[in-house]
Amino acid sequence: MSRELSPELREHIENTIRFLAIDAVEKAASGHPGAPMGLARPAFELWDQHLRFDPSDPKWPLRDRFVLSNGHASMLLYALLHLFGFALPLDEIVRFRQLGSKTPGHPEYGETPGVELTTGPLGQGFAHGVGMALAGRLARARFGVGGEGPGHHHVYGIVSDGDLMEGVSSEAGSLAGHLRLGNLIYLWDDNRISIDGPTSLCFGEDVAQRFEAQRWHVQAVDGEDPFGLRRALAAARDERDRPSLVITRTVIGRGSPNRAGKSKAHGEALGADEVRLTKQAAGWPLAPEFLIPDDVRAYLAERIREKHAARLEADIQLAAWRKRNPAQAQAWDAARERRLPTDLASSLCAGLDGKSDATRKHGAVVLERLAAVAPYYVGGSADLAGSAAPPVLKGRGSVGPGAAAGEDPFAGSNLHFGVREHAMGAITNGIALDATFRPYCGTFLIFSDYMRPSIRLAALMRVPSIFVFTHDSIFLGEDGPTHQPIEQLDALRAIPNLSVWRPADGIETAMAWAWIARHSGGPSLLALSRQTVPALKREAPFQPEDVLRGAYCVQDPGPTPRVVLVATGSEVALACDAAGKLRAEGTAVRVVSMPCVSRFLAEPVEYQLRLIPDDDTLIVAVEAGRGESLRRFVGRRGLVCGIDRFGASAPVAALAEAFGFTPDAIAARVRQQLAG
Ligand SMILES: Cc1ncc(C[n+]2csc(CCOP(=O)(O)OP(=O)(O)O)c2C)c(N)n1
Repeated sequence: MSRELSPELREHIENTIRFLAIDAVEKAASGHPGAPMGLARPAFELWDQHLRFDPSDPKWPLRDRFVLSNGHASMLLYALLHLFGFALPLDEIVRFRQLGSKTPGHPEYGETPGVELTTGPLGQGFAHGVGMALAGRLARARFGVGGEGPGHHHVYGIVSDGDLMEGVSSEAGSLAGHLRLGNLIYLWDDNRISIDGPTSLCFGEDVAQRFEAQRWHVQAVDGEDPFGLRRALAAARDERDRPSLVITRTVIGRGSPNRAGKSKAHGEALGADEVRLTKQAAGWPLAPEFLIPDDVRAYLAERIREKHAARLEADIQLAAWRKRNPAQAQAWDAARERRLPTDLASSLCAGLDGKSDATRKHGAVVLERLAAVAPYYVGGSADLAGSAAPPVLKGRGSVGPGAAAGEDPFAGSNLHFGVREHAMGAITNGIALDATFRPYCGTFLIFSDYMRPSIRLAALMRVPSIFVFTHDSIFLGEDGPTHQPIEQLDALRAIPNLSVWRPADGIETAMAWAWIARHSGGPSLLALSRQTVPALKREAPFQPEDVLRGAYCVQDPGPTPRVVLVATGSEVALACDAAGKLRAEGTAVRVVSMPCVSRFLAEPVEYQLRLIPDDDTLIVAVEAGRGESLRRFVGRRGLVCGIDRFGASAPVAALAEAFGFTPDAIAARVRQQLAG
């Protein structure tokens, strides 16, 4: 550890952080100076003395993670990243919040070296960090047994009042305490101010008692007391079986004569006069802006060297671990490289051709097979494993108190999220961000609404979370309109970077999983049926690989059909039956199955037009949902057979009749359109 800082140098460094934030917000005329000013001392203490990282390699797998859940305080993070030598030049700080800069308004994963996850929607950083900590414990149980190897890092975070007000932090906090994630340490920025004024307006709970009740280890410190904070963080690390909350009392806008402690400090530039007064009060030069004094640079240069040296030391230990534990090291590498057998697709498809079943049940079979060859798959459901949404993997233990007696509670692969969809999505993303495991999670498709913020963040970050949703249409039946998705498929398909798969039978389900297993450029989603669907009878020259193109011909009368029926999921078999009726009357009908709209749209336009011509062929889309995302294919004269109202509680056959999803009803609508 480096020499002890003099109080003067410490203050100098903290003021550098404060004035970098102040100057950047002032120049951009946009941003949040208050939290960086109040947090400069605790954040610097954390980064300087506690956080393990190597600025020359922000992805070093053994690093501690740092989550700034109150992402609006992004200038705090950017200042720290710059000062600690990450590849974030001062120019980028000067260009804070400008188009194309590495310092966007809120921390964005993949845009800025050292930013561990995208934060901004309050509460999400808190919940994602729980996933990162869980991934760390899962890694330790598999690879880091005996105190060496991977999985021994900590996940640190700063969370704000807003984070703790958001419900997702309660869900995630509950699970973190229940799972005993002792590797998770959050500082709560207890500044008692939010945008509309003092938090006493709306936030009166006893936060310490809340977290104690959730089985956290809770301490309180004065944010201006670095040694108190140092002791608290050391005690938090010593606490192995409980996550830690360090209640850190701070003053928003600290150092500003007229803004400190006021909500005005939260999200407005201080203004030229107040910047001058603040600099004068701190004895800081008025010019130049974005000043980093020499003594600050010198101290940090030494710390950067020390942190890099500590990393090299850790690498030596890791190499020794590799030698001593070749099988574990090999499994760790296989997981991180997401190794898969070359015959994955055919092994996932085996025996499913010609087999009629619900696609959720096909999905369960396929996931078992996938996890058998790729043991780094971990996941679970929000209390719906019994509905295969997704299932509990056989022969793999449960994570947490459900683990078998004598087993490490993190050795299993089955996660039990409880009825906590919001946190489930975020925790799944956190596991994906850790980059050791490939996580999946699921529930009924309707409850994707509860997970939309996390799904959107996964898409924004392009992390490979897998969302498995079942009961994907009104054909779940008697549970009725509260459980029947209508607009969800369209809404999910509208999220950029998210691949939404709605397979029609066992082969499509297996091929969708095969594609997802090899896709690391963003999240994937499966929408699976509750009800049994018939195995499709596909015409030659069909190959299972055709499914990977997002759409393909199931039945084709030749190059010039009169009608093309485009259907997804459980409606493909229905379209085939309707086509049979029309063909019997002499109408040439092609049936196209479209399990993944975005995949199909990524195909060359020639392929798209070969399936769905852009001439006077009648195109009819069939989907037991709103169906708006298929309208682009049908043109002005085409037809979407979808649903434009909420569902109803009834047996499946009665719903099909009432909502027009019978072969006769579809054929009749096609006839009418042709006549029309
Ligand atoms: C989910 C969500 N809702 C609302 C906002 C807008 N917002 C940004 S900061 C904030 C509250 C600020 O209070 P606090 O968390 O205490 O931050 P501080 O004032 O300490 O900077 C709000 C409502 C947001 N970022 N995310």
